[in-house]
Order: sequence, then C-alpha cells, then structure tokens
Amino acid sequence: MLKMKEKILITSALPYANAPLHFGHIAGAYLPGDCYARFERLKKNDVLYICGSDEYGVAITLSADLANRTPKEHVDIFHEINKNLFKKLNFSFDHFSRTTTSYHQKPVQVFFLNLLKNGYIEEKTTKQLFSEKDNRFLADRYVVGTCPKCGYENARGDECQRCGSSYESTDLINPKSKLTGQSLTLKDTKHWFLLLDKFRDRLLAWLETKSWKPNVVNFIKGYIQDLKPRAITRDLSWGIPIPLPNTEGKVLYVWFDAPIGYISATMEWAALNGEPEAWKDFWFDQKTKLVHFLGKDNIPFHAAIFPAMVMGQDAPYVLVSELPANEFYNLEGKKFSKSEGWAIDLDDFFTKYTADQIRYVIASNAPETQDSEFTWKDFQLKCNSDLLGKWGNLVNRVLVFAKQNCDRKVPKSPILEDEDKAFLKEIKELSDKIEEAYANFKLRRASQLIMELAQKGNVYFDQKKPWLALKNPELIPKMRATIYCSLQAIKFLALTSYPIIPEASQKVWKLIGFTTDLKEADWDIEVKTELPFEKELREPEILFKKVEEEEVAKELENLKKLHEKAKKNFKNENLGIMPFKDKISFDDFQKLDLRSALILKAEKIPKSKKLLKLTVNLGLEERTIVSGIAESYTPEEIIGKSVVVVANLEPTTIMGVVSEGMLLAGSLESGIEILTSQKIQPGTLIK
Ligand code: B3M
Ligand code: ZN
Repeated sequence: MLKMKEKILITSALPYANAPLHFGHIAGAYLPGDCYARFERLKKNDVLYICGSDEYGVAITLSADLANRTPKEHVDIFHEINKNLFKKLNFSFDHFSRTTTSYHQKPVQVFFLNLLKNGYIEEKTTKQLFSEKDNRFLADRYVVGTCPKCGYENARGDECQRCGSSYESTDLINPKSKLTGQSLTLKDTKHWFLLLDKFRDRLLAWLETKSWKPNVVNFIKGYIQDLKPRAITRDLSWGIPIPLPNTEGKVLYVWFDAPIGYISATMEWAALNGEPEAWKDFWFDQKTKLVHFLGKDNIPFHAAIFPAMVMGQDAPYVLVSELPANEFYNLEGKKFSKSEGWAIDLDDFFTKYTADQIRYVIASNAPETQDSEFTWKDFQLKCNSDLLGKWGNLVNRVLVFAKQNCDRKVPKSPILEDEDKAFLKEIKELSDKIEEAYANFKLRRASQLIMELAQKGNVYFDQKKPWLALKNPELIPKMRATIYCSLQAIKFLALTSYPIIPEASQKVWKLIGFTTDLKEADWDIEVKTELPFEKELREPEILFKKVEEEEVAKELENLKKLHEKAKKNFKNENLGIMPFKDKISFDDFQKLDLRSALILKAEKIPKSKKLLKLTVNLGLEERTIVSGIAESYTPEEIIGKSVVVVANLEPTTIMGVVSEGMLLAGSLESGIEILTSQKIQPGTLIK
C-alpha cells in the first residue's frame, strides 16, 4: 500500500533576540526540531520547518535600555548572532524570520480583532505602577521591590528569584523602578484582557484527544482548570500596536504576538517563494500535523493560551498536534549563564569542533524526560568512543579494506552465508527501531540505536576476519560477502544518522558511491534496496577528530577562568542588585558615625534563630548590639573580630534587648558576611 504523504509543520520556539543562544537552548527547543525535520523529509513527507526571532516585549526593551541601544538596534544585533549560530550548527529551517518583519503586524491585529468581535476580549481599567519621574507606566520587569511572599528585598517584578513565587508587579511591597530606583505609584490605566476562562471546556475536551507525555498533559490540565482572564496589552511603546483608536503608548503583550509569529513567518516564506497564498496549505489544512518544539517553561502558552487564541478566530487554523517539550540542559552541573561566566565561548568552540560533534553529544543526552547536562568529559567520551571509535571506525576500516582488496568497488554477486543474512536482517531491524525513535521524538534512543548499529558492524567485521583471505585465497568469496554486507551496514548508518550528524552522513553517502545528496534520499526505498554491485567507492577520508585529554582540561580551565572573571566584573541586574539610591550631600554623609569596633562577647538570643547579642568595644565605651547574623556566624567564631559599626543610630529594642548600633554587613547567596578590618583600632572613625 502506498503511504500518503503527510503535511508536517514544525516550529521551534522563537528565541528572544536579546542575548546569544547557548547549548542549553539548543538542546531544548532547537536540535530536536531540526533532527525531526530532517527525518520527516527523508520520509518524503511535506515538511515545513519554521522559526525566527521573538523581538518585542519587556525582556527586549529592558536589555536594550541597559545596553544603551534602541530596541531595534538591539534586536538587529541578536537576530544576526542567533541566525549565525543556527547556520554553524547546520540547521535546516525552511525559513527563519523575525517578529519585526512587515508580515507580522497584520495577522496579529486580525487575531486581536477577531477575539474582540467574538466576545473573548474585554476592556478593563486597572491600577498599574507609574513612574512620575519618567512619566510612564513601568511593566513588570522594570520593577523591583520586596517579595510579598518571602520578604526578599530585591525581588523582580514578575517573580521572586529567591522563593520562586510569581505575582503581579503591583503585589510587590515598596515597588521601585529598576532603572532609576525611584519609588512608584499606582495609577489607573486601561487594558485588554483575554477571557481565557471561556475556553476552559473546549480546551479540556480537545486535550482529551492528545497522547502527549503524561507530565505535560497533567500539568496543562491543571493549568487550564485555573485559567483566568489575562491582560494581553502593556503600557509600552515597543510592540505591535493595538488596532483600536486612542491606544497610544500601549501595545499588545509579547506572548500574544509571538506565537502568531509562526504564522507570519510562514506567510513570509510563502511570499518569498512567489506563492503568497501557500501558507494556507499548511495552516488551514486540518490534516496538517503541527508540531511545536519547546522548552518546558513555554508549555502553557503553546498548549493552552495559543490554542485558545486560535479557537477564537474566524479562520480555520490548525491546532497543535504534537508538543515535544524538553526539560533543561545545564553546563557542568549548573545553569548556563553568560553573566556568571558559566558558558562556552561559541566562536571559539566552532574553530575547534564541528557541528556534528556537538549535535551528536546533545542528542545522545537530550533532556527528554529529565534535566541533563553538557560536560566536557562527556563531550570527549562521546566524540572519541562513539563517533570516532564506533561510527568512524566502521566506515574507515571497511572502506580502506575495500580499497585495498576489492578494487574500491562494491563486491559483485557475493554468496551470502546464514550469518551474513542474519546480520543484514539485524541492521534492517535496528533501522526500523531508529525510525520509530525519531517519529516519537526520542533522540536519545535514536542516538543509542545508531551506535548499536555501528557497533554491530564492527563486531561482525571482527568476527568474519576478512583479512584471512589475504593469505588464503579460498576465503576470498567469504571476504567479498563480508565487505558487501559491511557496506550495506554503512549505508544504513549514513541514512539513519543523517538527522543528527548530517555532515558526516552526507560525506559517507558520497564515499559509498552515491552521486546524489543524502537529503534527497527516500528512507523507505533505501532501507529496502541494497547497494548496486560494482558501485565505485571513493577514497576513504577522516571523518572525526579525536578530542585530546589536554584539550578538555584546557576547556575546563577556561570555564573556571571565565567564571572567576565574571564574578569580579559582576554587575548583573537580574541577580538582586538594587538600583542606586537618591544622591545625598557630603554633609549628609558626615552625619553618619561609622566606627571600628572589637567584638568582646557574643551570645545567642533565646527563641531567635537569627539574632546574636554582641558586646563590642568602641574605644570610648562598651555597647550592646543586636545583630541578625546568627545563621551565618557562631558566637565563638565572631568573638575577637574587628568590625564596622554605625555608632550614632537611635537605640532600638529587639526581642527585649536594647541595641545601640548596627554592624555593617552584606548578603550573600548563602547568608551574610560582616565587614571586618585587620589593623584599625577599636573606636577609630571610619570615613
Ligand atoms: N521567546 C520565550 C523563550 O524564549 C519565547 C518563546 C516564544 S515562542 C512563540 O523562552
Ligand atoms: Zn520571594
């Protein structure tokens, strides 16, 4: 029976154009998408793989502000950088667009107007944080303040980076502008809300038809139960304008426009191909299989909010069919973080290593069911023992042998023994399993099976000992059968590996005599046909380089250095650094009485976890000071330390003890560190 061609529209989450992507992102939403697209193209399905830069929203304007650029300048830079990285990684997008293209605004506005007309959008006046000084409303990320849940003082406007709770920026205690440190006030402003609760039943019924990963389905069901109206506009000047009169200074929320970016990118692709209506062949055909690749943090928008937006349209857009969501991918045990220097210099990386190497290493350890990580040791191991030791080794030894002993040709009319036939059957079975793994988004499994295939080839070659024929001509027919079957295995290897390591696979495809590109091959045909007799092979060539011990040691060393350097130049606004306070005069400063003080006694205050009662020598007198450092210092270790004290603070009573001053200290991730001095005598004025 002839299989019907499927129409498959594949997307990878649109990366924000505000920072360079790293391998953590690549492992989540991107490499799995590219491998899947390459696989489905080999299966001769009608594939369209779409991606692009996400360029609006507060995440963009804020980082542009901090970098002293206009938002447009900012996104232009990172759009190029990220596009370039995808190129280096050999990505096969059919189109990589951006949300600032001229194709984007109209469909976004049409989406909004349809939802409004159909009763799914409501206008409401709410109170938002306003900066009198800048005469503007500040959206969440522009605000810092005290977390309403845990009291952390430098909490972000949308979620607390200490306790993880999320909230509206208006819930923050003592909200301040992140840019100027000014206090903010509440002011009325008009916004538009998407009435997501109206879609609850439809979404739940639709979800019943999906067989996604159980953790995704369970999570999203709970999420849908809780759906409430959600603001889809912001007081901001960078974004898609609201298509209604009197809305100056307001734009659509970035998560409203971004998923429509998949559609507008398809429109642009169609127009650039000279068939402006061709986008509808994918988006309006209910048989299209729409597959969104994404990181797990993007699930709600792809599995609930965007589908709801689609349900509220008048046009017949398809809903997502498959949602391969991945967990996080770290670097050497910690999150990738450019600002913390926990990163890999990608320019440097690609001068030393290939796209295939990193593609294979990520694929074989993809964060499909749990978080996973890149480590240099693992990189070395996978490159050397898998790519070089199994995959490259099989190709190389067989081709070298064929060159020397079979006229560099596929042996003609070999007589196959039972074990040869069994081997051919086994590699065919393995390739079927690989196919199933790809079709089900299981890259780890596919990688593992590919290496099994390579290893099977190596073991077969070893067991058949074709070299014995060099001394014993009687064994020549047997040798020719071995080489024939080994070449079949190499063909299967190239074909099935192509989605993950396209470059090496393509090379091998040519080495075994094909003149057409592997990407044109038809998986179903190729797994059924054997290499033609006497097909001419090409000169074997080196496919993978060994990753040396010293190289890996050096990479780890570089990582450490980068991290140390970043710690020194640390100025990341996202990690709880408060904006500067208002300027004061020198006279104001002079009013502070800062003194060096020697700690004479220290004891815990009963019933308090945090407080220590200290007796300090201030030169002129001894005083009692209560200090909240008990979680970071024991009484024993603090006695005898010379510290800095604010000596002219009004006394205050804490837990029944009168405290006559304050120790200077700063917060760390893990607690508190007090400022100490080495030589300054107790009582000395600090200025
Ligand atoms: N840019 C979020 C992210 O990069 C967002 C994805 C949009 S997909 C429509 O995590
Ligand atoms: Zn908190």
